[in-house]
Amino acid sequence: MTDLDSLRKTLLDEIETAQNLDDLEQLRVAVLGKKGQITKRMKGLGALEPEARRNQGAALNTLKEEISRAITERGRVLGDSALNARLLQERFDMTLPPRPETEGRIHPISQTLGELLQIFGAMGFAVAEGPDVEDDFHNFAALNIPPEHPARQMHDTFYFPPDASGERRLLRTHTSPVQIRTMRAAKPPIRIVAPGRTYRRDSDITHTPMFHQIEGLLIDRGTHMGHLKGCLFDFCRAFFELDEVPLRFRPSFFPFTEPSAEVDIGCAREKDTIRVGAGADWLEILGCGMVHPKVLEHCGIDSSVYQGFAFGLGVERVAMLKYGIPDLRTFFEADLRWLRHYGFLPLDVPTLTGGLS
Ligand code: 2NM
Repeated sequence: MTDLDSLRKTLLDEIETAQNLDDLEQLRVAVLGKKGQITKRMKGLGALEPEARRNQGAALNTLKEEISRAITERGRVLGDSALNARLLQERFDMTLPPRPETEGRIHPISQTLGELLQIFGAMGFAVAEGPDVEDDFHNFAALNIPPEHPARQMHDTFYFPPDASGERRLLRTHTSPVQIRTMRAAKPPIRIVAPGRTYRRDSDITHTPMFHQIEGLLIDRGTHMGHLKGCLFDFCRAFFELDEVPLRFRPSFFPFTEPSAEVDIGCAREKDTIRVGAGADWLEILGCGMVHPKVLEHCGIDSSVYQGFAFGLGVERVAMLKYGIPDLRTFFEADLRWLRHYGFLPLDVPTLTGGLS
C-alpha cells in the first residue's frame, strides 16, 4: 500500500467516526487547512522531479477531492441528526398563551376587512384588486357616468395633472373600476368582491379623504333582485352575528345600476350609541342594484343573455356600527391608546365557525 493509500484509509475512517460537527471541522482543518496534511504534501511537490511531481500531484488532487466530498457528506449526516436532536429537545406546548402578552394590535379596518372577506369568501366570492390610480374610462365612463354627468362633481375627485396626451389620471373614487376590469377580462359567470382604498375630496366629521370600500359583483344568466336580497340578508346576519336582521330596501339612484336601492338596517338609537338588529329606527348601511345594461355592454358582456347584481359598502361605517366606534376620524390618527382599546389581538383571527368578533 502506498503512503497516500494508507492516508486515504485513515482519513476516511476518521471522517466516518467523527461524532459531531465541531470534531469534523477540526479534522477538515487538520487535513485541508493551510497547514493540513494534504496541503503540506502539495507544497512539497515542488521538490520532486517533473515526472514524479505530475503523478504525485494528480494523486493528491484526487485524494483531496475525495476527502472533501466525504467531509461534506458526513457534515450533512451530522447536521441532520443535530437538528433532529434539537427539535426533540425544543418541543414546546403550542397551546400556551404568548408571554409576555403581545403589544401590537390589528387595526379595526384590517379586522373588519378580514371578517367581510371571510363571509363573502364562504358565499363563493373571489377577491379582486386593482390600482388606486385610475383613468377616466374605468372610474367613470364605463360605469355609465358620462363627462357632463353631475356624479363627477358629486364624487369630488382627486385628479393628477394632465399627461402629454391631455389625459388626467385620478385616485379612484370607488372600487367599481376593479369590477369593470374584471368584467372586461373574464367571462361570466363572475362572482367577486373588490375591497380597497378609495379617495374623495371631502373632509369633515363624517368624511375622510381616504376611506375603504368593499363592492360585490355577481354576473350570471337569470340573475335578479331576489338573489341580491338573499345575498345581502345572509351577509348582514353573518356580519352583525344576528339570527334575524330587519332590512329595508329603499328605491334609489346610481348611474351604474337599474333599478338601484339603498339598504337600511333596523336599529335602536340610544343616548350616544346605536344598537343594530332591533328597534324602531333605520340606518343606511349599503347601496346596491342590478348592473345597468350599458355597463355590461361597455365590458363586452351581452346584456340580453347575462344580468348582474352589485353592491357597495363603506368599511369604516360598518366597523363603527359593529364595534361602537363613535368617531370616524380616529381611524386614521394612529393614536396608540385608541388602537389598544379598539384594536384586535393578532391571534384573534375572524372565522365563521370560531366567531367573527
Ligand atoms: C354601489 C352601489 C350599487 C356597483 C356597481 C358596479 C359595477 F361595476 F358592476 F357596475 N360595481 N359596484 C355598485 C352598485 C356599487 O356602491 C354603493
